[in-house]
Amino acid sequence: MTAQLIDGTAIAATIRAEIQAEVEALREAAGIVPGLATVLVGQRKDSQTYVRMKKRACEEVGIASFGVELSAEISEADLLVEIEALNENPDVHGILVQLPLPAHIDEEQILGSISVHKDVDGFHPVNIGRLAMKGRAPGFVPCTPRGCIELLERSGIEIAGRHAVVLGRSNIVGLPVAMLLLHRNATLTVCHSRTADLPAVVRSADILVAAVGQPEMVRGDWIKPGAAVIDVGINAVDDASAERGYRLVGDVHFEEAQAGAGALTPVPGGVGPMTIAMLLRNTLDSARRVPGSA
Ligand code: NAP
Ligand code: LUD
Repeated sequence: MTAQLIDGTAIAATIRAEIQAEVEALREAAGIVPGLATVLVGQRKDSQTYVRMKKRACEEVGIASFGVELSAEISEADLLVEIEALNENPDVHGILVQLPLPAHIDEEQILGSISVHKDVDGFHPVNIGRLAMKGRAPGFVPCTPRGCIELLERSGIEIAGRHAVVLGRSNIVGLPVAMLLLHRNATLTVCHSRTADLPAVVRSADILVAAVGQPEMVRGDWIKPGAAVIDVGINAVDDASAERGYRLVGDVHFEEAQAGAGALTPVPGGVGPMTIAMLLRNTLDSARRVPGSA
């Protein structure tokens, strides 16, 4: 059996087209143009790439983007001033501070300073708190976790009643994706670096979400035949034959997993494009909440 390929690039393109039509309708009905502010601190190449992709995706669907680029040496106090200005700016409906931040800046302080009404990454402690609780809808659901769920749902994969195993418990992926699966009535196991006999736990998964940041760690014989596998990992490995000198691989050994899994996301072209599509969705949702827009 060869796994069904879950094509994140294609699903994200469909979602972006849906968003584009909705952005146009909002502009015509209420004269509101959704706006996203991206805040990039420092010169990390990967962060620059992701922010550039996010700004371009905004342009394509008619969302205005406001790029704020700051020195890696900026003080925490000055960064807070920049965020406060964006909180006050009525043209900005979403604020994204690209992570990671330089080590001298307290990430928790910064994420907590973003208006909960503009927290399109869903990382504000109030939004994470609501996400964790039954029956409390968060203002925004974090983009990568939301993208994982969309991939499952749009591929017709049943979540309720099935055993979901999440590898990783980070604030930005593992923990929120676990909460989303639980809300959708999966029976949940969350694994981490102290989990004993990881392969055996993974083998019991009907749905596996891998977000550990370890290249190709999940081998083919860890996967239950027919399982749905969502590979969040994005790892650069040296490859002299590649143009850039490296290639991207996931946390799952793709070729091995393909032989036994029921459905599988590739890297690249899986969860990555969905992260960006969900950011656009959250920004549009925020703009729609402006009084008088509905
Ligand atoms: P992270 O903050 O480094 O967290 C990694 C998690 O994996 C931790 O919970 C850690 O356990 C666990 N872990 C690490 N090594 C392990 C091992 N050998 N066995 C079992 N568990 C292990 O990473 P992250 O930010 O969640 O990102 C994870 C991956 O997803 C990275 O490759 C990242 O690039 C990628 N990512 C992709 C997207 C996207 O849009 N596609 C978005 C975000 C991240 P402990 O808690 O015990 O330390
Ligand atoms: N910080 C994110 N830091 C890193 N890959 C992303 C990401 C697109 N505040 C905040 O955007 O949501 C965030 N909010 N993150 N990430 C990772 C994480 C953040 C990662 C990959 C991609 C966003 C993506 O589109 C492409 C793919 O997987 O197909 C490959 C792109 C390439 O480099 O070729």
